[in-house]
Amino acid sequence: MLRFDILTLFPDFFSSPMNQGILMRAQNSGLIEVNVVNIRDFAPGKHRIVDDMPFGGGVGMVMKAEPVIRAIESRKQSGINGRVILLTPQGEKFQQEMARELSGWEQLILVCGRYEGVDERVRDHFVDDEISIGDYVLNGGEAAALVVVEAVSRLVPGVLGNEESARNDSFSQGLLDYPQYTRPRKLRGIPVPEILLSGHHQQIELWRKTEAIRRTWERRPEFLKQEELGEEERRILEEVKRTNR
Ligand code: 6GU
Repeated sequence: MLRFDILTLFPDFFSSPMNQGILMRAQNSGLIEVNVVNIRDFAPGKHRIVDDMPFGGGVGMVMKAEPVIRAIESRKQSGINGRVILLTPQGEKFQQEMARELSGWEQLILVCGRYEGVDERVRDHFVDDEISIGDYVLNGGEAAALVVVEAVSRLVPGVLGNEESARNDSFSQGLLDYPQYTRPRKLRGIPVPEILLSGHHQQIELWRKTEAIRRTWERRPEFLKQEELGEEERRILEEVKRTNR
């Protein structure tokens, strides 16, 4: 069981996504648990203020430390192996390998940053890791937290069926997917590659491997490290390069 605690100023952001498809099924099966916590509930006073002006001046507001710290502390439990993760553009870039590592913990407390940032003392003393999901600007960490929950949950044993997890392996092997087709055989005059209709399973497998390598070479050549390719894959890659359109 992997438990996620999402700390946010916008708890409603998560209600629909957490109740669809594989994420909903994983929760209903008790394989993961997702709690959404409103940081504002931990802010004092009638006005429950969660932001303030930056010391030193400048534009924008900063998330106050105390409500975030109290929210974190309210979710920590002794004897549970967990991480506190801040979602921020300054974090380490989230990739499949990090998803795999995170899937091994018992609890992930995901803190969604907003405004111009969170008081640095939170990061320095109450956060274990900082994650960014890529080089673009979001309004806050919420969409990023969703990405992390989805990518990590898929790797919790039992969350995917056998068929789904076998397919998942193909990206983990470092290649892009081969092209897929379904009925009709002819769509507005556009045919399906003949080989896929032939019933020659060995040739189909070779075609798929070739197309996966072709796409990877065309779109993400940095994935094709010589030393990580098998003998057959190297041979196919040379053929793909040679017959380069
Ligand atoms: Cl985690 N937060 C924000 N605000 N923007 C981002 C991000 C996170 N990751 C990529 N862009």
